Amino acid sequence: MSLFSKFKNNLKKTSNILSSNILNSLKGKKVDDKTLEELESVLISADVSLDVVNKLIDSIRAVKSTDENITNIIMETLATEIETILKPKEKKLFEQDEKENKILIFIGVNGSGKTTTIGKVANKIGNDKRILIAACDTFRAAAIEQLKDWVERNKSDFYSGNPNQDPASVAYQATEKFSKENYKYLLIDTAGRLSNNSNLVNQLVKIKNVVSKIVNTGSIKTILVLDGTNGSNMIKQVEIFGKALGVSSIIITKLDGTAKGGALISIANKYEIPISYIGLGEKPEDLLDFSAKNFARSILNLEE
Ligand SMILES: Nc1nc2c(ncn2[C@@H]2O[C@H](COP(=O)(O)OP(=O)(O)OP(=O)(O)O)[C@@H](O)[C@H]2O)c(=O)[nH]1
Ligand SMILES: [Mg+2]
Repeated sequence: MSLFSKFKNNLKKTSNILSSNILNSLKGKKVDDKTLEELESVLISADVSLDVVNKLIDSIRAVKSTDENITNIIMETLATEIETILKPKEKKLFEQDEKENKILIFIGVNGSGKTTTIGKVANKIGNDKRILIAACDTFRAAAIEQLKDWVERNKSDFYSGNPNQDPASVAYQATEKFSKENYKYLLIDTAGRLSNNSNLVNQLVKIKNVVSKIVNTGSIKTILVLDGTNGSNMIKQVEIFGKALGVSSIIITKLDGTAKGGALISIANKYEIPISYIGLGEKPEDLLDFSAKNFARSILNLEE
């Protein structure tokens, strides 16, 4: 299956509501204020934020055609406009031939897909590179086991502390091992929820701080994993994690399971943070390099 088909097939929940409703609102009509209003509400229903909706509607308003092909022209205009918003944020997490060793700290609210995504990212890097995966979600034994399953599947190396050990101290030890044994990548899994009253964000800051004591900050990346089914609620998470830790790259998961995929456009429009991957399923190969063009054309159900 081509990369584009994979985008298209797995973004059907969003494209079903977007494209069919857009086509319906255009059907046999002129593009007048009423049609534009209908289009507005279709875009909002896919969790596209108002500022982006206004941009998109303005681009359609500018289409001055009485052509029979007006529907196509409008769909293409929308696709181009969406791609223009997304394109500057399309940025890989790393290049395959990268020289520098890297530490990636995966953060995000509980259930957003951090552990699964680490497994998928390690799978992408490939087991010809030396990867160390650290289990810093120490509050739940199940979290460590889940990560270990991925490690075994990918043949990466694994570092876990003792149950209930302070996550930052596990991160510290894992970083020492990474440094001493000259691993190429260290992927750090963190908790999304804590069982006591301590503050999640504070704990993540602590993890980042101890890691920075061992390696230079330029080699540390903080990866925010967002659950795509949260739609526009993702924005609040970008806000909170961004302010406390700085976010180097965003990964949006579970876009296969939601009609709220339009929220990705809102995030790209609002923040200067790159989007590296999107998750379109639970299997190792279901993590795809984010592509502005593939995403824009898929959610409108257009051809490549
Ligand atoms: N359909 C679909 N499911 C996904 C995707 N990514 C993750 N999941 C599922 O989402 C669920 C939660 O994923 P986890 O990786 O455990 O999430 P987490 O962020 O580590 O969760 P906590 O450790 O509890 O904070 C699992 O059942 C995953 O299989 C995706 O892209 N698509
Ligand atoms: Mg987890």
